[in-house]
Amino acid sequence: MEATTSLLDAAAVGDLVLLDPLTEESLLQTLQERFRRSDIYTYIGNVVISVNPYRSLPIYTPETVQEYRNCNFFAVKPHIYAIADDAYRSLRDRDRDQCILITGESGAGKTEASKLVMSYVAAVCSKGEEVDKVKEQLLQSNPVLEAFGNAKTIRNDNSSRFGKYMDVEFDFKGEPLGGVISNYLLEKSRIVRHVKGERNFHIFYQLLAGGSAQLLQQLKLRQDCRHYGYLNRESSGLPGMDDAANFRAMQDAMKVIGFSPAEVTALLEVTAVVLKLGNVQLSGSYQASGMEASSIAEPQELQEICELIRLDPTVLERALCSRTVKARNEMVLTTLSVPQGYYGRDALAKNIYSRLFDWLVNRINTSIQVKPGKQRKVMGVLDIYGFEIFQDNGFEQFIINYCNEKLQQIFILMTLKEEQEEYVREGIQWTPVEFFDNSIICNLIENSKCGILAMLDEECLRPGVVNEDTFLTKLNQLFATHKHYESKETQNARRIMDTSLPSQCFRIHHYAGKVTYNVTGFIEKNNDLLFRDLSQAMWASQHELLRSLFPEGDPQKVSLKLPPTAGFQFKASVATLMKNLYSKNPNYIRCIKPNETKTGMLFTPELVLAQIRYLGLMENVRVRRAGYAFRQLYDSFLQRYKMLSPRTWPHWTGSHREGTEVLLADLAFPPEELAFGHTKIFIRSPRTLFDLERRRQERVAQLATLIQKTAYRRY
Ligand code: AOV
Ligand code: MG
Repeated sequence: MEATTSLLDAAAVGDLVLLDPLTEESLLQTLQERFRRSDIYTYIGNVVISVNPYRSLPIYTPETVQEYRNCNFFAVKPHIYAIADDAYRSLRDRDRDQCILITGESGAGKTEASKLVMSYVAAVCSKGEEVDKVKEQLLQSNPVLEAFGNAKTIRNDNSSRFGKYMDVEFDFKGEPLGGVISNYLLEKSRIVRHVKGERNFHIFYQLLAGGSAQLLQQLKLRQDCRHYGYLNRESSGLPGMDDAANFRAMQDAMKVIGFSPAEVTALLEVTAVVLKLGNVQLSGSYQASGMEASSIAEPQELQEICELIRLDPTVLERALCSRTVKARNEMVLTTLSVPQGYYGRDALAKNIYSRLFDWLVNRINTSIQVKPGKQRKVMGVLDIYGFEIFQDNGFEQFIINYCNEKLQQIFILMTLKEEQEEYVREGIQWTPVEFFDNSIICNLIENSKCGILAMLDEECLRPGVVNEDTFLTKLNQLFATHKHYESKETQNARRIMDTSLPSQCFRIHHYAGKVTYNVTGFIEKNNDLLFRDLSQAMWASQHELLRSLFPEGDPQKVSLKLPPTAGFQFKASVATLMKNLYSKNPNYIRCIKPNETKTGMLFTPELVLAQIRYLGLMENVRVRRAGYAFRQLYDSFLQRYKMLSPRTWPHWTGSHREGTEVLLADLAFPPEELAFGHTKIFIRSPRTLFDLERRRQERVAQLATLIQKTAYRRY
């Protein structure tokens, strides 16, 4: 009974650092009990854990915003607004660039969390016509990017299918100036295929459901989703999602951002073309030479596409059904078989869409970018696709999970390792805490000489017929004894009986669980090649936007060099991102998914426990506890609290460290609460800090009254 009471008390505290006793079970029960009370946020020091309620809670009102505005982090209930406020104030008052890192598996609440952070910051920074315009533009980028970059998956009805990092830039007063969005590899395979029960990107359904009859006619579209091959002819609606209303919201958002009506039309025309390409049917026949040749089965759709993009239909038809190849220094036109034709058609649709998405991000950036030369402070918000394990996992899941592995690495490096290293640097006694370092997995994937991505690139560059078998064989040889790699072959060698691992797969033991990847399609997706005839056809179109997406289609610019592979590009952009994040002060939001069924307020303990384990929350608490909850450079600490002792107020002439010692001696805190490092003061528990803040506020009020009285007397 006693244990339960203390647990309930712990539930009321809200910072797991104060949990006693600290066990996996007590941690889980605390989260569960807090969740039951609708307290979905809990701290570990300054890390926020957020458990997805799958229900709208009345905790994001303007009143709540006011409550958290300039709050003392430790004095109010845990909330995502508190971390947003802390980060914003650090940026404004202490001049430190911030980043907000939001992690968690698919459906855990990352995107919602990123929007809450953005809207909080927008609400608390100052108002004014110019500032309001910037804020609105930044916020309205969301509905546009979500329409084109999110889709329903089995795990999440509004799943981000691209990674997004947004730098919001402020001036020295903390007013927003604008921002820059970077996007990471869109899951473009979804354009042509999706699993049953999932959907293509939201925009298609939005456009068909919300576009006026006139617009649809202009785009030569039919309203019925079932007409379109790429939409899998399924019934399209989603409970709780109003596609038509979202389409209107998206159109309004584009207006706010500054898209001209002509740009919107061009964007929707290209979107319609992608959808219609999926309905272009091919049929085959045999030529006199015995070669199979494909032709357009029914010209209507092709005709309409070409009207939309102002292109001669014979040009597109030729590009879809044949291909120019170099034979003995001569360019010859060869026919394509029907499967080759469909392959080219789908590659074209995927390429148009993903390039259109890049264009969209760039276009938004043009509106929100800050003029060069202005001094600025930056807050970066990272919202990527979460860790995914499906029945069938391909190249996309491999890339997504690699990205999550890197984020876990940065979390380990920045919170656990850095924390420990700081104690060593500052000369403070403490016992190191063991934690799992996932560098070994990151290395397995990204090592530039022999990582999986490097091996894949090598395979893609090999002349002749390439297939995934040789790729897999190579991996099996290289990683025969690697602790985090498994395949049928390595299992056989180790005499492991496992029927769950098919022969064309390899399995990686990720920090967040084991994932089996099917290598089929890895080479094609990594190569991401588009027949040159198709890019040349696109470039020949008189549709300005579409044409601009295919600069390599310009016959003057034919290059024999292969473009960098998808994996190579992704690895490079992740490396840039990591460097950027390392340069900023990190703030963490770790999202937890409480159940598999998207059910409101349902908490499945086993599922949460697995996340507690792989997120490393226990180690996180242990490090925090072994250490000190708060630390600050002596000079800023003294500056803030010196009014609390007559010996340091109003002026202290000695060193900052001595001043801090004198000040804290006068306040008589227990000695075990404090540690004096070489450059910083460390305070063990949040309570002590809270006490300090409270005393400071009282003193400030006292001083203010005093000043007022003096002024009055003078008057
Ligand atoms: P994700 O971003 O982490 O998944 P989302 O942020 O899209 O997950 O959240 C999934 C769904 O959970 C949302 O559509 C909401 O219905 C619900 N939800 C999340 N956070 C809250 C909250 N604070 N309050 C109420 N409902 C919430 V993925 O993008 O799939 O990795 O790629
Ligand atoms: Mg998301």
